[in-house]
Amino acid sequence: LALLAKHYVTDSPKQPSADTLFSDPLRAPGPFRFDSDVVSVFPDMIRRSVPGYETVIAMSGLLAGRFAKPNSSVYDLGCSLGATTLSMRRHIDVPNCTIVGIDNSPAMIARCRELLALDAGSTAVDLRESDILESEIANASMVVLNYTLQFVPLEERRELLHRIAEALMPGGILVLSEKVVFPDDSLNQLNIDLHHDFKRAHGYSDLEIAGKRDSIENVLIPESIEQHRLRLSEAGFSSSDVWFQCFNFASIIALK
Ligand code: GEK
Repeated sequence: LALLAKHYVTDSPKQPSADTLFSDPLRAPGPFRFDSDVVSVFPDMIRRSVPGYETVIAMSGLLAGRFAKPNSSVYDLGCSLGATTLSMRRHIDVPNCTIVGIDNSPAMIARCRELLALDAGSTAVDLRESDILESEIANASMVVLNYTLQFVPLEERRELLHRIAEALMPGGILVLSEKVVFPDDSLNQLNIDLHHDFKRAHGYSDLEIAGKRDSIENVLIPESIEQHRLRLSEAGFSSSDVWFQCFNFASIIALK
């Protein structure tokens, strides 16, 4: 499984570039943006920054193998470089199923297209450079939001989840993976500290950790697992629960 996961997150066939975006003490970090600088280090950045990322990507593939239905679409919202799309493509084995990958970063979509061209999978992939808040979502057997909802403005999240629930066929599934906060202050601080330990263990310096934290503040807005589950229920999902968690990163599945 580790080898399989590595395959999805490595910017093959070139060596992935190491993320040193926040290593310069003289460069004040601006607000985080998914631009070409981020794209060039993205596989390395996300693997070293998001505990459990490889597992969530690999398991999204297994879930797609089970939930993707013939004559339907499977959505990867905020697809970045297509790690989830490729993982799902490897496992989907039904006729006339299309994976729709959507991202509003032109640099991400351009690189994603190049990486997809290297993949020999037979399931159709439709890549769209578009805002997920303005994209049509329809006839879906599965929708994945792997670490994307956290970047959507708080006031837009309810409507988006409502549209996703509407677009899913009965028995369809949403995978929602997010950075989360905890209602209990001590546990919240412990999980933040453990996340920083994780990043340190992956070679980030205290300067880099602080720089990324400042840059991403007000761009990535985490909520609690309770807030997510309540909103999913209000949006029309009949059941939801956490299937994976590592420190302050959790993944929820919700069934229509
Ligand atoms: C992965 N799922 O590798 N519309 C479209 N795309 C958006 C929007 C929006 N409104 N907001 C943010 N994005 C991927 C990882 S990364 C997570 C997802 C991270 C896109 C944004 O451009 C970026 O590519 C992605 O969501 C978030 O499994 O970097 O922590």
